[in-house]
Amino acid sequence: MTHEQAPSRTAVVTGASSGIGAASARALAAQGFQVVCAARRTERIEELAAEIGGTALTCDVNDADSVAALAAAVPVCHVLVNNAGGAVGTDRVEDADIEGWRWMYEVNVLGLVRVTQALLPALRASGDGVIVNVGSTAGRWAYEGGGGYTSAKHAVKVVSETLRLELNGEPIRITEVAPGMVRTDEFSVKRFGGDQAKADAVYAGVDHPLLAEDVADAIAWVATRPSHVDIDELVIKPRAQAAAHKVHRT
Ligand code: 8X3
Repeated sequence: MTHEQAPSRTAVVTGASSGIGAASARALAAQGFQVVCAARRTERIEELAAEIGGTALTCDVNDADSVAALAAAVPVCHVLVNNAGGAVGTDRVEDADIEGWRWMYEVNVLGLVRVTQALLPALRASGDGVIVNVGSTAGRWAYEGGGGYTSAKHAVKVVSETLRLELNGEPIRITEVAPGMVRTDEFSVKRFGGDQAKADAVYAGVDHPLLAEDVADAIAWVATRPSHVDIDELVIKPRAQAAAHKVHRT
């Protein structure tokens, strides 16, 4: 008796060069997806693609031509993980560095919208598309010095809700996965302008911050539910974190 091979399904992950993006690419490949690893740093995604049997596609989510090239390379897309994003600075609103805020809005929100627009035809063509937007608990609560990032991540939540309303009746599901404290190599270091000591202090004494793999596991779970099951949002935090200001430290 021969077994028919299930046709391979395609997943696109933005920001796949590190952290949650790279871990999600690995987790989706482990679930049998053909993964397109998209990010600006070509060398990193080429290495990752080789490791997981996927494809590397250099892409800057803030560059229209670059995103158009991504869409052209992926005519059918079953899963889109809008993961590219990040935080810079911890300035108060009063002293807000407008350029830093602009960067955060562009990468976390406008980049996500640009990629989504470009890949919607491919998601429709799949007949069963899933968009996973990587939001944050910063899209649920405010904290001092976080205004630029929390505003952008609140926007990710609302864009996700809006898309779900607008695409109702189409075979496309939208999930916002919103992690709390995740220890990755780059997130906090970038936020603090390369200051490793300040970045380390964020996680000091916290028993097991989440790892990128924990969030990737949730993303792969979302992406593999049966077609009729829509997971609207999934907030995921380490046990030690109850709220922005309520983090158990030893
Ligand atoms: C990161 C979570 O707490 O640094 O998305 O805003 S936090």
